[in-house]
Order: sequence, then C-alpha cells, then structure tokens
Amino acid sequence: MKKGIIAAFRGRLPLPPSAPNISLGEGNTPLLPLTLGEKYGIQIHAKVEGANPTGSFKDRGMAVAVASAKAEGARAVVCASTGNTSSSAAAYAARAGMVCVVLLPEGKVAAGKTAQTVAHGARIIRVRGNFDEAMAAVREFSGGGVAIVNSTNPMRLQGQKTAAFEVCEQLGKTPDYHSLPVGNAGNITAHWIGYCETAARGFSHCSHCDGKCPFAAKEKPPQKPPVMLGFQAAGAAPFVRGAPVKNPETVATAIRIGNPQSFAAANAAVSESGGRIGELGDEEILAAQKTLAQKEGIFCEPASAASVAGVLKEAAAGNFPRGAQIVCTLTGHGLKDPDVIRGEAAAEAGPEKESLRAAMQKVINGG
Ligand code: AN7
Repeated sequence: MKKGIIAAFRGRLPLPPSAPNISLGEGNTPLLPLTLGEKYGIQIHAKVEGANPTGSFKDRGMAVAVASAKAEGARAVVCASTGNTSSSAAAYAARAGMVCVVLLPEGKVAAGKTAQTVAHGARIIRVRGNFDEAMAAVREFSGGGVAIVNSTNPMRLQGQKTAAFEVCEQLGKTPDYHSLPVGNAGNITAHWIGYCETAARGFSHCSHCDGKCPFAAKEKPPQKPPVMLGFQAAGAAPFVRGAPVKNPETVATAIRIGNPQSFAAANAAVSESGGRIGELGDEEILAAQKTLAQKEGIFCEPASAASVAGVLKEAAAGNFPRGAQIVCTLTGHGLKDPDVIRGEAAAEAGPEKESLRAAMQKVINGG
C-alpha cells in the first residue's frame, strides 16, 4: 500500500501537476473495532488518527496544503493553532524547506504540542488571547508569499477528506454514522466531502492505487453517505448555541474554539447528512478518554474522546437502531497532553528484596 496521502490519492486531490509529493508517511491509519458498543447492540470502530506522523489528523491536510503552497512559490506558511495544526505545520514546513510561523494562545496549548512546534523550528508568536483572536490576526495580517495553512485553506479539507476514503475501504462500505469532535469544524466538513465523493463514485477495496490495479475494477455501486455527528465541549459549543462563544473554556484545549472557521459549511454538511452537533461536559469527555485507554488500549487526547463520549451518550439514550455501524474519529494521540492524566503508583517498595516481594504480592492481588 502506498504511504502518504498524496501518493495514495493524487488522482482524487485537486493538486497541480507541479506540486511536489510532500510526505511524512501520513494516512492509512488503523480502524479498530471497539467492544464499547456491544451492550447497546451497535458496532463502534475507532479511526485512530493519532497514529499519523505528528500524532494527529492534521497531517493529512497539511501534506496537501504545504505541497500546494510550495507549488505556488510560497516561502512560508502561517497558522493560528490550539496546538495540533502548529505541530503539523511546523513538521511539514521543515520537510518542504519552508519557514513556519505560528500564533499560539498563551498558556492553553498542551505540553506535547508546544514541544513539537518548538522542536520543528517554527517561529512562535505567543498571543495574549485565545485561539479565535489569534486566528483573526492570521487572516488580517498574512499574505505576500506566506500561505495560510489553517482549515480556511481549501487544500486542508481536501487532504482531510482522505480519512473518509480510508474508512470506506477499511469497512468495505460506508458506515451508518460518523462521529467527530468539532472545533473549527474543518474536519467534519472534510469528512462529508470525502463521503459524498465516495458514495457517488462507488469504491473498491483498493483505491490506494486509484484505479490502476486489477482489484480496482471491482467497484461497488454508489452508497449512502453516513449521518454526521459532531460533539463539542459544553463550554465551547458555538454550534449548539447557534452563535459564536466569546470566552470558550474546556479541558479539551484542542477544541477551545468559540468562533469556528467552517461554521456555515459544517452546519450545511451536518444537516444534509441528517445529523446533529451535540455538547458534552468536560467530565464526560475525560471519562471516555479513560475508558478508551483502560478498556480498549487506545490513548487519545481529551478532545478526541468527545467523538466516543457523544456516541455512548446517544446510545444510552436509545438514539441508534440495532446493528448500527458507527465510526468515531480519535483525532489526536494522548501523549500530546500528558498533564491531564492523574494517577499514582499502586505501591512503594525497595530497595530491600522483602519489601519488593510484598509490593508485588499486593499489586498482583489487586492492590
Ligand atoms: C485533537 O490545532 O484547531 O473541527 O489549531 O486538535 O477540524 O477544528 C485543532 C482541532 C479535534 C477539531 N481534535 O477539529 C488546531 C485545531 C483535535 C484537534 C479538533 C482539533 P476541527
């Protein structure tokens, strides 16, 4: 299977022929079945986007946006970010030999993301304000050979739509529902684009070759795209309120966004799909993060867990038909935000052998 989404899907991306294949091996992420849906009679799969090179789904869109900017002769890229976009932009800009400028809301970017952005050599402007204020500055003050790589750049959504292509290949069909966390709402919009394109053309189990291998002849007939479900943190839920939120607040700092850049497009996508956007308390998000880590073996960051938290909440309310096939995107890796994890050692011991033996006994027996 081809590695990197430009190599895998070039024929389905609107890139000019002159665009280079900028890649860190993004895409082709696992789609893992979860046991969590069983008690509700539904099938849940997790699309583990934290398995991308910089640990989030942003890498798909960034590969395409940076390749496109490079083809247009831009010398630098710029973005505002809650941390994952900046990590990805910094890495792909480094790969492409470009300068990367990022505007980060002061004090609200998770430790792993800050480390990545610094490590890749981005030029950081720490903004005394929130993401929305940083984003407004990017829109106002950039230009002249500096390409914006926020999801206002349509190439970002084009790259991110490839996650929907992969889900269809991996499941062998379109799912009935697809659930995502929502911040700027670029990703839910991109998935809808990807599903509509897939549903319209049918798909094979081998679109990574884009129709050039013998298996690709076995195209399936057109299918219905899934119902799109989005989930926001209650303290940062402009879609639920129907208007921007001035001072968004949530433990899920990735989606601490009050003025989503894709507000209209996402609302249109969700309603066309027959879907909805709901809200969750921070404690519900953190509970789902813990359940995923401890019952399924998947460590995602808090914002990501909103997709699963929302589905479990709706399932408990009886909102899904029996047998419904639901895909939840886990957008970023848990190591991005180590500070939200609390816990202690189950025992202390040593260095004497007896003390170590006693501790082992205690812990193994469930201490
Ligand atoms: C883990 O990095 O906006 O609804 O600046 O990092 O497409 O915005 C991050 C967003 C979900 C929301 N999960 O996606 C940024 C940024 C994670 C994220 C979202 C983000 P969109």
